[in-house]
Amino acid sequence: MANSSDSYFKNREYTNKKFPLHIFVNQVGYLPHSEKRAVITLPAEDFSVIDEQGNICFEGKAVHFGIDECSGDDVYIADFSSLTLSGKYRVRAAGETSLEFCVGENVLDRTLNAVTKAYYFLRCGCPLEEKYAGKFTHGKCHGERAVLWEDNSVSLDICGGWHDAGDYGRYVTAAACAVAHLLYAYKMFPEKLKGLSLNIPESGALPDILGEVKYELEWLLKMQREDGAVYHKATTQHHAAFVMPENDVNQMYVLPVSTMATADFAAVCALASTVYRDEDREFSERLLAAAANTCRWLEDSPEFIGFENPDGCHTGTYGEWTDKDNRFWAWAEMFAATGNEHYHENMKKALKEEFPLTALGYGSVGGFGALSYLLCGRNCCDKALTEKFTQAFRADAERLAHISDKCGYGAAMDERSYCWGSNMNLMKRGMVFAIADYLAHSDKYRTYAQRQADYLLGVNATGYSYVTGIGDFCCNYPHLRPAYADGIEKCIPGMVSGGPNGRPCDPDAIALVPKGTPPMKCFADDVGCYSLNEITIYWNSPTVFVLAYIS
Ligand code: 9MR
Ligand code: ZN
Repeated sequence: MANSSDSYFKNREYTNKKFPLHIFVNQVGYLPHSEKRAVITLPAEDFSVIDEQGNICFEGKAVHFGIDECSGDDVYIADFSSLTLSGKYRVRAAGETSLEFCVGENVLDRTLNAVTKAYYFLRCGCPLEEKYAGKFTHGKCHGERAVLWEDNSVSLDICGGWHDAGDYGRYVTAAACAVAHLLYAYKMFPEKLKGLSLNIPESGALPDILGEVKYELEWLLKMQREDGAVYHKATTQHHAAFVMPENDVNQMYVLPVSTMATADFAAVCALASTVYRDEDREFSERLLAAAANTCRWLEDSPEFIGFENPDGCHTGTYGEWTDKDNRFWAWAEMFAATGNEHYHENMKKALKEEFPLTALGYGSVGGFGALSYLLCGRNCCDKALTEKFTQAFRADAERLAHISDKCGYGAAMDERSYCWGSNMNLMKRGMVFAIADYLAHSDKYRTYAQRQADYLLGVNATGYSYVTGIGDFCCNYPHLRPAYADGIEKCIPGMVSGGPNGRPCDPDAIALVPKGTPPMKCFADDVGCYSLNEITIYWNSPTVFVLAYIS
């Protein structure tokens, strides 16, 4: 089908492919002792699992689940969890043979590595060199000084950081959220993440993942105004054309301060100061000093300063209606980092307001504050508060487990969860399962966390692995400027697609997804479809967290 005339990309054929099979597996694979399920959408009774030579290694009966609401599919589930021997396999049922997958101890390592390395490919302000980037090189981009939107006579060096997404903007609240996911993953699952070998310029001095995150933190530090307030974003006036980043040479602007960006900045710098303390003392101290400076500004500025695009600016907004949760997060992290009672008191005062205590997204950050309190291990923590936060994660995990049980594909997603960037909801829910288990020292929700990863990697109604370069039937045409402009057929690997969106709202998605399509199927692997198939730094980051947990 040729594309819609309103699209960014005129006169081309759409690239979206339809999954040809009716058996859905995690295309990467399963750990030996974890649950292993395939979903079948043809009437199936007996099924078998065969190895590379075609030998039957497992035989079982599929269980009829019935109609799955979010996809409309009549689902049969083939459980072969007791197959624990490492190897390469396929599922055979209803006259079809599935894609190949592995069983083994380290099956997820390559995927975890790729979704973490993805940040290197999103770096701004430096060239991507062949020895680190392979064929995905590009020149130094966005290196010129930016000017303040409100006063073009003031110029700033804000070079660095990661491009946010398919666009070349850099946004503070989005960055803080992605960094928080990555740093909490590192704090909670250090064995796994310390061992990642990313092949980046900093490799050697710090664990690679901390080297990569430092690249973003150095940029965040540049977004702080001298008085401690923090600018909301740095972008050009419009999103760039679909060109390589070094060819986007329009004037870069720094947009006004918001209290969300300011509080998130303080929070994430305080958090980072605790993570880098042993590894990079000087950097840790710089981060904490910056956070403290910003906190003084926050105390003097109790009024909410939101963000809307000023006239003439058309890039992402990341607006929010309140900064109460952001401030709570800042005080919680400052208390965790310093043990200072003053911050503890501020944190408790912030809790007088109502906001979700398990939210882990860029628009709602209360869960990060709760998590910092629970992990800080300080004796002066309030027992009742600790209990309240723990209970909040437990209750949320329980609620989400019920939702997962109702889904034929095991996703902890109801109809409304399939919005723009639904895979972030999916992975954030995986995080809640992981956190609930971590706090209780239990394995109660491990299977649920894993099912979210299974969905991401192929056990879903479109059959796609939503990670570029991972799995035999994976996304390859995300809405990501360099991936399109580089002219290389195979996409940069490790990019997590936003995933199905029940309310597709870009011209190509509207053309490609027929009205009435069930939400889990509202997807197309096409570069035009930004409301379905963009990538962002904060869709990769909860994926890093979940994969680190389950592996
Ligand atoms: O994820 C955001 C979505 O919920 C909004 O409807 C959309 C339009 O404002 O913006 C999305 O966020 C984008 C951001 O504004 C700019 N960088 C890419 C983000 C993901 O598409
Ligand atoms: Zn750039």
